Amino acid sequence: MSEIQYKKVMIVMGSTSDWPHMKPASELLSEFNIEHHSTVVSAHRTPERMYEFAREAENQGTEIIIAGAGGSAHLPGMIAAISHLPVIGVPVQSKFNDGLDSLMSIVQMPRGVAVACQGVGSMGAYNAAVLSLQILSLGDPKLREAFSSWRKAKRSAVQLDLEP
Ligand code: RP5
Repeated sequence: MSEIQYKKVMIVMGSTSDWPHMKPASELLSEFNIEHHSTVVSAHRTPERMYEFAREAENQGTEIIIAGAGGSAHLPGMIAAISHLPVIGVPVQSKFNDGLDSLMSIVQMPRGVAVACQGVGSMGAYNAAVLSLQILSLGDPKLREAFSSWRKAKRSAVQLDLEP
């Protein structure tokens, strides 16, 4: 089993085929210089790796887990069942139903085991990073300031007036 490089934010996904959908999360975290690492951890194909990851992440200094999966999409929920860290789930587009199946799977967690489920695909992955920044900002005033300026810039960039 290859060693897992634990970072403050971990972006895990069920397959390399999920990476194009998950990459926007990594890009936004890089913009804010947040230590993070992306890796494949499959609930079905590498269950021991998933178990080890979920059990060890908190001990190794990870604070937030972003987990993307498609289809039956068990990964975020299984990690949340094992770890006490906040898990942000990203439903990845599947061939079968455009990701609606992934969304329904991730969002329907049983009472007492929570996953912060985002929208389907790259938009959801991007927002998973936004939520991570907000969570990390709670204990980091400098990051809070940077996040607040970023939001202000986004707000100013909204085009309000359209062609007549
Ligand atoms: C899930 O199955 C993965 O998260 C991926 O979205 C989906 C398909 O995986 P591949 O067959 O492309 O490896 O476990």
